[in-house]
Amino acid sequence: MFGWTGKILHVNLSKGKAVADTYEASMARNFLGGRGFAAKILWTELERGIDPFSPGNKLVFAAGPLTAFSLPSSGKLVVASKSPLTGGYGDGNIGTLAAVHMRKAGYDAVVVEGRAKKPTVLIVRDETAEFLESKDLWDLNSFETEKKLKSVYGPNTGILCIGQAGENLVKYATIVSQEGRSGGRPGMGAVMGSKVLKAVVFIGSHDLQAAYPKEMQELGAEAYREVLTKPNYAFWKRQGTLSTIEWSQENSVLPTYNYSEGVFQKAEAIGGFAMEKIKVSNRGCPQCNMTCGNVVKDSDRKESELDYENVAMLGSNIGLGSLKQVAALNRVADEYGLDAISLGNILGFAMEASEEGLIDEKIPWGGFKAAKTLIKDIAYRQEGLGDLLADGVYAASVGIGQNSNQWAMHVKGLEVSAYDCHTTPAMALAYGTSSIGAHHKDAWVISWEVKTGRKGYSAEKVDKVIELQRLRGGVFECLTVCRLPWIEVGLELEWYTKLMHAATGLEISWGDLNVVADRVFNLTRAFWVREFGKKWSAEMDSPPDRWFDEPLSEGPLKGTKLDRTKYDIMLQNYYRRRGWDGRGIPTKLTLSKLGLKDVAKELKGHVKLVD
Ligand code: PTT
Ligand code: SF4
Repeated sequence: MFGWTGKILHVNLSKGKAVADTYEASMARNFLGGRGFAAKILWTELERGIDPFSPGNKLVFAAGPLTAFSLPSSGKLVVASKSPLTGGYGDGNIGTLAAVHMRKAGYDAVVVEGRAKKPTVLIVRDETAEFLESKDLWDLNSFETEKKLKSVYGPNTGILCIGQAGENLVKYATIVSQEGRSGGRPGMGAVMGSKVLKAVVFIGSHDLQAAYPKEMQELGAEAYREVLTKPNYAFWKRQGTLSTIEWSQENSVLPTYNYSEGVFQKAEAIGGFAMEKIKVSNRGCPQCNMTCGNVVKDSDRKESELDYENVAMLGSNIGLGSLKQVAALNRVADEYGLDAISLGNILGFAMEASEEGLIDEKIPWGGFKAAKTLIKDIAYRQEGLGDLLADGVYAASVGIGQNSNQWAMHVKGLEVSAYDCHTTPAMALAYGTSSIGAHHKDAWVISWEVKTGRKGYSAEKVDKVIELQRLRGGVFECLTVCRLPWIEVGLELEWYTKLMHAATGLEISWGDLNVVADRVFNLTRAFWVREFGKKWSAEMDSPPDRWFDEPLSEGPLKGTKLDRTKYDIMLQNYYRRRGWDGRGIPTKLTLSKLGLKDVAKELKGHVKLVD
């Protein structure tokens, strides 16, 4: 095979063993890599009902056929597992040198199972794997851990690690790399912690084999040059994703006070232009000439890398209008290895619970000090509120009761990310039907929806959500490269099929890629349905009640809320277009058309399937 390395490393921490295995070419063609490989491996190798924190759960690091080649933004990998936060399929995408080194060490994926007896670092150096006891690293934060490992293995090695949140099994702990790249929102860091695996170091020295090396080199170089010519490039380098704060404010979708409003009085103070005033440098993922990480000095005088989501969630959503303080909260989230989206969501929930008198603790809106203390309590699972909030917003709302579920902002247990949906039905559908719970990455339809009209619940909207789920959640998550060159500066999609041809030698059209995307999407859905069995229903795909029941009370769209009946009709329409039944379960025919007959056969044992 060209493009793919054709090998997966299987690591068993209980046994201290690692075995490399080849896989069939059909796996590469049918699932491509990244999310596709992860979904296939987790579906095939995990038993239904497995405890996410048990040694039997598997943590997958998976790259794709374009990862690590010299082409725009190809330094990404997917981390995936059964999620401890949601109980369903979970994954995330990290920009990291580990992606490059894992591939250059000869692996498209590494699958980790078991549990080490003592804190361990796994070193994968080309064909060898070592298990090093690392008690000295336990309880260090992610920055300190990476620094120590780099001092031993060199500054250019690929390192994935967890902070204290992962060690303490906080259910939205992430895996961190390169001081501020963090991935695996649904608790992939906690799964790593449950395996007592503090870090993985990748050191690879092999060249990747392309089918047409010269063409690959030329195309990659040309694509890099093309990125530089795009009109939006210069502004992107200045602000990266941060300009979305101003956009969200203008369009009443900026999450504010735990998603009760879509505008924030102090939005300007936390927006892209305010950020430019305190910016000290740009950081980015490997292989990228767009380097969109905005590094600022925070109120603790430490460096913190800001993206839109982090600022909205730790800023407007908790009523905090000082960007330096937002940056300080973001820095500690990175240090502990906590997902900043879920964290901001949960802090907002706690502030509302405090305001309503449902908890004894005083955590005022915008209360920087109280928030910082609470974050530490969460990371260490301090008895009481810290421990309760460490299980996620859904569990916290069950624990607190008293109708707090009305404003627990999640779908399937994953906290909603940074777009308020009182006024945007298509974006609500995107959250409702995403593969991992309420994450925006599968279908960021909101910019299109705001442009084309947000009032309706039309078939066109359903089609747009599906189109984006194929492209973003499907193709980009499988390839595995960053989607931002395409979305943000407009690198044309044709580049990716041309690059795929040069890398793999295969003629793969966008039509073919869309079929892979649908196969992977249906497989992740099958994973959820297998886990939930007869408890599965269309309600699982419903956005939070707040957006239906409490209209916006501020801003130009004051009075707007979602319509539940219309949403449900739109959801049924979505199911029909996906080839799913009224509960949102793929039919036998749909699975069979996608080459997933074996999946249908197994699913039938757990839930009634419609023909
Ligand atoms: C992603 C999610 C996002 S999406 C953001 S900001 W965004 C948050 N970043 C966090 C962070 O930082 N620290 C922290 N402790 N928690 C964080 N949680 C949030 O995680 C990220 C970029 C961004 S910035 C986006 S949109 C794009 N995401 C991509 C994707 O998902 N797939 C893909 N093929 N390309 C992508 N490109 C962009 O990558 P998750 P990163 Mg992150 C400080 O991982 O779990 O997917 O959640 O990956 O390397 O930091 O790059 O406005
Ligand atoms: Fe990473 Fe940003 Fe480059 Fe994407 S555009 S690879 S997120 S630095």
